[in-house]
Amino acid sequence: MPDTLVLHGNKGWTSPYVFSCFVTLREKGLPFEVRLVDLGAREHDQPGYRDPSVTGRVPALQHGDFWLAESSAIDEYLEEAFPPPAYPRLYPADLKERARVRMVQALVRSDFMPVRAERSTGTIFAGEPAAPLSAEARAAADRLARIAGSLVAPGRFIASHFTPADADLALMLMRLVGNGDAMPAPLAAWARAIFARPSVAAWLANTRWTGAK
Ligand SMILES: N[C@@H](CCC(=O)N[C@@H](CS)C(=O)NCC(=O)O)C(=O)O
Repeated sequence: MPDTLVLHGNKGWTSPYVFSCFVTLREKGLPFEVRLVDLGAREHDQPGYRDPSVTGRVPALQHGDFWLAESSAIDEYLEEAFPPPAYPRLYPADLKERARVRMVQALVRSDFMPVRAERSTGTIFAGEPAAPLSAEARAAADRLARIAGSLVAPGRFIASHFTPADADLALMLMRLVGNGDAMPAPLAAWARAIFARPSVAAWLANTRWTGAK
């Protein structure tokens, strides 16, 4: 009996970090169960979740009796625990391509704070309202567009095949595209194409996503 995989996510299906791991699990073709933690009720502070999950945040992955937190660490663990060729390759074999994938994953987790603050994932996944962007957030969005435009184009991924960084970058762009904020047309089209992947569509089906505006 193989060890089962459980992804602990948040009840509202809004976490960009849980999103990344969910898409990775789907792209790998792995059977897994999602268990929802009610962050509003602070279920993640209960010792039964907080202690084994290490960080007390979502996502956490449970693989048999092994627990792991931090979304990009989970993505990489899944790649190594379920490696190609038996499973689809999600991290490039090439050292430099792989490094750039990790670069983008680190970037979207640590940068573009004004975009993240004014365009929370709740605005695209949970029907939360979005006020017009401040000048600071517009500048961050323009910087995001410049960087993303140097990394991707319609029909192309960050690396030579789909990776978790594509899902992460598409979600960052969709915070804007999904709210009708200005974004260069090729980037909007690229993000829409990533969101049309079955792995992402399976996530969206759990949310109040109504499509990019
Ligand atoms: N660096 C972490 C971030 C995880 C994170 O911040 N999760 C949020 C949900 S989006 C959370 O659990 N928040 C509850 C809290 O911190 O109380 C990752 O990449 O997994």
